[in-house]
Amino acid sequence: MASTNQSPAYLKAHGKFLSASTDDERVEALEDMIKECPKHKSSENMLSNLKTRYKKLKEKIQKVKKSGKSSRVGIKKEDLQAVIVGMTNTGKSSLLSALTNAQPKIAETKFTTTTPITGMTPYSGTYIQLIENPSIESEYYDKGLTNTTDTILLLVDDLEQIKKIEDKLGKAHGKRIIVFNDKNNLNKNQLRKIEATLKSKRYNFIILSNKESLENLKDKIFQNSGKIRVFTKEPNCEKSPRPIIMKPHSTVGDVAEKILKGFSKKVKTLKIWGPSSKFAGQQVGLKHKLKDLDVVEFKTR
Ligand SMILES: Nc1nc2c(ncn2[C@@H]2O[C@H](COP(=O)(O)OP(=O)(O)OP(=O)(O)O)[C@@H](O)[C@H]2O)c(=O)[nH]1
Ligand SMILES: [Mg+2]
Repeated sequence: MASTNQSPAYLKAHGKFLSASTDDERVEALEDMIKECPKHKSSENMLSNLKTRYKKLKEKIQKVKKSGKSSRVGIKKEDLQAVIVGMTNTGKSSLLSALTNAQPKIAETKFTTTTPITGMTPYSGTYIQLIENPSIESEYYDKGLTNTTDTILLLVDDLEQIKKIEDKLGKAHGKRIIVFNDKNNLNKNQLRKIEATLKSKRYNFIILSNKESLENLKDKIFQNSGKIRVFTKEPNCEKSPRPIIMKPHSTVGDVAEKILKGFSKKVKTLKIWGPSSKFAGQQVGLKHKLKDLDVVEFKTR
C-alpha cells in the first residue's frame, strides 16, 4: 500500500513506473522510487516492499534474457486513459511531453514517432494515462489501441484534418475530443473563427493555446470518461489522499471488491460522506450507488 504524503520526485518516479511498457523501464523507475522513498521508521515497510519488487523484477529480466524472449509487453490500460490520434507533425509528441513524464522525440521531420508512446499526467490526486498513437498516415498507426480506449483525442492544427481522422477512426467507440493545437500561432480573430466553426458543428473541442488550456484538457478528459473519483477511509482516520477511479454507477460493493479483492463479504459496516449521502457519515449497504467525490468508510472487524 503506498503511504501518504510522498514527495513530488517520488510521485514522478511512480508515474514513470505506471507508464513503463518494458521491464527494463520498470526497473529504472523502481530505482528512482527507492531513491526518493523517505528513509524514516514509518516508511520502512514501503521501502522493503519496493526493494523486493526490484529484486524480483531483476531476476525476471535475467530469466527472460537467458530464454531469448522479448521482455516487451502490451500497454496496460489504466483507469483513466486517452489516446492522441492525428496526422504527422501536428504536435502529438509535443502535447505528450508537455503533460507527462514521457520523453518522445519531437522533430520537424515527418513520421518521427513510430511506436505508441505512453505517459502519465497527474490529475486530481491520481493519473491520466496518455498515449501517442503514431500518425494516421503511417504504417505504424495502431488501430487496436484506438479501438479499445475510452477517450480519443483528435489532435489537429487545421480543421480540414478532422474529417480525415474521423474516416480513419471508423467505429471506434471512445468519446471524441477535438484538440486544436494552435501550432501556427494564429491571431485572435483567426482563433475566434476556428472556435465558432467548431461550435457550430457541435464538436466536443478544446483549443490549445496556453498552459491553462492544458489543464482544461485534463478536466475534459476526466469529465468525458464518465468515471467517478471515490476516496476511502478507515474509521477515525482522514480520507485517502488519492481517489480510486470507478466506472459510472458503481456501488459501495464494487469499491469494496476493488480494494479488498474478494474479501468484500468481510465488511461489517459502511459509512459514506459526500454527494451521494443524505447526511455525513450515513450508514449504507453494499448496493448503495456512489457519486463523484464520495468518501467511503469500511469497517471489517
Ligand atoms: N510553434 C509551435 N511548434 C510546435 C507546436 N507543437 C509542435 N510544434 C513543432 O512541430 C513539429 C512536430 O511536432 P511533434 O510533436 O513531433 O509532432 P507529431 O505529431 O508527434 O509528429 P510525428 O510523430 O512525426 O507524426 C516540431 O518541430 C515541434 O517543435 C506548438 O504548439 N507550437
Ligand atoms: Mg510524434
